[in-house]
Amino acid sequence: MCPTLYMLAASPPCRAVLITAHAIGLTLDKKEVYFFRDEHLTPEYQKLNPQRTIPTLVDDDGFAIWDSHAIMAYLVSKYAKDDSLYPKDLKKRAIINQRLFFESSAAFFHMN
Ligand SMILES: N[C@@H](CCC(=O)N[C@@H](CS)C(=O)NCC(=O)O)C(=O)O
Repeated sequence: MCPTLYMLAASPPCRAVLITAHAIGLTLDKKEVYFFRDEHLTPEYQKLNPQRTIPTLVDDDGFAIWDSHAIMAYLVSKYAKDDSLYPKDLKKRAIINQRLFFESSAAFFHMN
């Protein structure tokens, strides 16, 4: 059984997870959640992800995790054939995390 991704193809964070899965050759069972129809506000979805965002990943053992950055790090750590996309080396990994967190920050204002 492969992990299930609750997602919508038009959503940028969902696309980041899809690209990551593709890069490591992992098949995902994709379930579309039309958040503009409030499908993410159901009690069932809230049980998986109390923050009620997409994407949410449910692994084959029932483990549920949300936030695209956390999902990508998890998938690569668990399913990639090597650690080249998310190195175990502390400093290399710190740089990857910096890039992942960059888009969550307001630093654009100071970049030019
Ligand atoms: N930091 C989150 C952002 C997720 C997010 O904001 N997803 C949007 C869709 S692109 C969403 O779920 N919106 C529903 C809502 O805000 O009610 C991630 O990277 O997964």
